[in-house]
Amino acid sequence: MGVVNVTPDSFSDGGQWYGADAAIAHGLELAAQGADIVDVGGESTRPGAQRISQEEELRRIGPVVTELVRAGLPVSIDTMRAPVAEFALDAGVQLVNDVSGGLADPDMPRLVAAAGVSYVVVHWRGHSHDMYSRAAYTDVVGEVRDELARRVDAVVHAGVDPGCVVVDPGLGFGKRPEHNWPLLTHLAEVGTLAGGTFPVLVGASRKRFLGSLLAGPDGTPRPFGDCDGATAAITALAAAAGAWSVRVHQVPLNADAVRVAAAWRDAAGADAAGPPLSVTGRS
Ligand code: PMM
Repeated sequence: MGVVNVTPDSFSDGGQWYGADAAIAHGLELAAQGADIVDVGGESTRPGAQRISQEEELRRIGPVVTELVRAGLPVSIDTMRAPVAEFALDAGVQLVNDVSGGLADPDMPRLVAAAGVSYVVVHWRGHSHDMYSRAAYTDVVGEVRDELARRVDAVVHAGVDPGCVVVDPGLGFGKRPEHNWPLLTHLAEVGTLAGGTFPVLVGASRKRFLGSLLAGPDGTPRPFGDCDGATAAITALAAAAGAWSVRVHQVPLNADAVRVAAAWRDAAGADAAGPPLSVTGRS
């Protein structure tokens, strides 16, 4: 899944694809480089971000979603707002990526259910402006699984087909570096909830915990744009562990990493299909 952030302030690529023309060209480029899905978002969720208006979000994503769908790409919409998702669904997107897992807008699950598309339910404890105040866990994997299971139950109760649900541990969303790593090493458990086993999407690309991991000797975090090697390493490990998809800013390195993981799984005789290829089905 290639990321098209149509924002001036996303933490790793804010401003780069802010204009509609640049964003459309970027989406086409990501698909040409091997992205199976292009994820378009208009609202930054970086730590501390304040919300933008719905009108502004629609203004940002509107022409980009419309053009990328018209170009024949599988497009997903990254939004927490049902009216924005509705616009994108009418335009023809195949997946709704809701980082709030349906918590930010109670109309979202019903809307996605009626559209019959895939729904990425992300683990989330609240909006970005104060998300670190909620980053307290005694057993991060257990708590994220329990909270995700409750969200999946809620969206299924609202009519979403369980076969359309994808879960995501929400790396960095109300989580500090020490919370992200155990989630990454327990991806299979994250996807195995009381209500069934679900495909898992991983969004580690260029996140702050990678900059911290790769900090210089004086403790200065590595700049976001120089974390693509670390992102690709996580992609390989996550794909080898059976992740359905990885959401990334830089596609070629990560597409290679997925192919390495597929060969690795084949050689190891893993029974699951491995790399994430289908927009709507489970791998
Ligand atoms: N992270 C961001 C935005 N959308 N969607 C999903 N499903 N999972 C994520 O981890 C995720 C997301 C924030 O990252 P960005 O601002 O660098 O795109």
